[in-house]
Amino acid sequence: MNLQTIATKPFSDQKPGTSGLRKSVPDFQKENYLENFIQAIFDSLEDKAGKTLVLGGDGRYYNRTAIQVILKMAAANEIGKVLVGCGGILSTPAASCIIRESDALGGIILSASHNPGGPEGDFGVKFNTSNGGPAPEKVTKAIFERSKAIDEYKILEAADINLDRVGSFKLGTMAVEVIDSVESYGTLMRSLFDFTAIRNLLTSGKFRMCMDSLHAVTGPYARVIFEGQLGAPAGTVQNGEPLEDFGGGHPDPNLVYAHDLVEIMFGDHAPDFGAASDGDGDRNMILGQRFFVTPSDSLAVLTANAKLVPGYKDGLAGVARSMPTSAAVDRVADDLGIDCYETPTGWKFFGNLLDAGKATLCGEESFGTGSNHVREKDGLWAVLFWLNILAVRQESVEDIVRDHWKAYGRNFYSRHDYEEVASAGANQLMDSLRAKLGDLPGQKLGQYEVKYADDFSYTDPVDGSVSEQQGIRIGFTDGSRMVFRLSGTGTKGATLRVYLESYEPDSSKHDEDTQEALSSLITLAEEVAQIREFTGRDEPTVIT
Ligand code: VG1
Ligand code: CO
Repeated sequence: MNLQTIATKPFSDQKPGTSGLRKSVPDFQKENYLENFIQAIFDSLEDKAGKTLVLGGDGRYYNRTAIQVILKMAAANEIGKVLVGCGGILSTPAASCIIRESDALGGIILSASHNPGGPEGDFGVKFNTSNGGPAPEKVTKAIFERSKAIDEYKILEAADINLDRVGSFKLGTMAVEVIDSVESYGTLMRSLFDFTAIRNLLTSGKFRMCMDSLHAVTGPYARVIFEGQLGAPAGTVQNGEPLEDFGGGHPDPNLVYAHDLVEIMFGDHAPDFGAASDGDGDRNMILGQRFFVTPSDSLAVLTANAKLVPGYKDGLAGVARSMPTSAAVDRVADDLGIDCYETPTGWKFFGNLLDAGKATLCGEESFGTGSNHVREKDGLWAVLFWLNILAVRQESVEDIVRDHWKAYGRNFYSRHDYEEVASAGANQLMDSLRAKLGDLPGQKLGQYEVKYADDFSYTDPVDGSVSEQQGIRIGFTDGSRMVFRLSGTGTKGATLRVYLESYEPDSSKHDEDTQEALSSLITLAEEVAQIREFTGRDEPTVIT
């Protein structure tokens, strides 16, 4: 075995976005592209010699190739041990769990999450730190700076490791442990939820569920947990085989992309409960029989019912939500007398709050929910949390959510995405909106009066770090609001996200269709931001 130092030239575009570095597979296949970024990660780590690293991915195309490269680079960079998921598979939350359990210095997770995969699809690299969470901005900035100056990388010349069975190997002096992808994560889930109650529910003959893994990473986890440990009938998990191109689909658990599941849950003889998760297993969609639970409502319902679940029965320290997420959970926190934090988009901003014990549950409107059990959002955890509540309350999903609205009022909420628009136009839209902000407060816009208008800036309450320009928000005196931001996970052009929310305390109006309830706000958002003018689009590509 031969340690090699290879000369390279920096790429200028390796700036991590909302969640790691995401590019198309052909971009990652450029000579030294992956190697440069991995070396930039290793170069920004202090004190890595002899330490443990966790490695795995969502099984998408290029996962296995990248894992072999990273293993050999880790060995050349003096890492002591790498724990790698069998078959190269680790969901994002499972990786977070293993990093924490094994006292690792961090982990590399190979995923572009909800972006499509395959030879022409997307690939991604995320780096998580020793707390198990996504690297905070100061770390991603250091990695980016290093990537712009890098001139060599180190790699061990060695044969590939067999990833297809659990076992121990050596690469030079570095140990490689190929580990079961599911075991640690499954044990953690059993420690949080009442598996006996859930098993009784799933085997009662009176309750049916359908879990759609969208041919992404949660298939093996869901089969072991739901069909194995919890006794749900075989076939409960559909699209459970991770495929390199996700079967040609878009592994994003929403009403548009999880269409197989939506057809089942809104069809005749629909099961009682439906769920889906994304490419890397950190997102979830929850459905009842012919009923969609918005992620913002889901977070609020979990918070309100947390005392029914063993892992959370002693109460919550606080909750946190990303700024564009609806304020439904704020009302529950208020009622419980606990703090509610508002952070920028992206799970990395929850890490400090969780580490400091300020928040127990966290959530994002983008189908992400999680808790202090790991430092990532966690799709199957959310599904189990719902199942635990259903097992205790013995009511339907719809009844539980309607009851919740009755108690707290309903936050009508929707996100409109304009995907793959030209970047120049999208940036102009944001700049022009920003220029208007100072004049907006106090103005009447149609039936609404502007209460505040700003570009969200966040000061981390734990370390005082400041993150600016995290989304433009315009709030109105009646409590409704609209938020505009550009996605930080796309790889083609720009994606404009428009978030719309209004609050309705009157339960006689809770049946209204969401898009209807928000219609005047939607029209106003289009006008204020001049969406047609700047993007050339008449309507959004995805509405969630
Ligand atoms: C999106 C979501 C954000 C989420 C991020 C990563 O980011 O809006 O809430 O944390 O994806 O999720 P953006 O910048 O495109 O809006 V995942 O499941 O891709 O790790
Ligand atoms: Co994801």
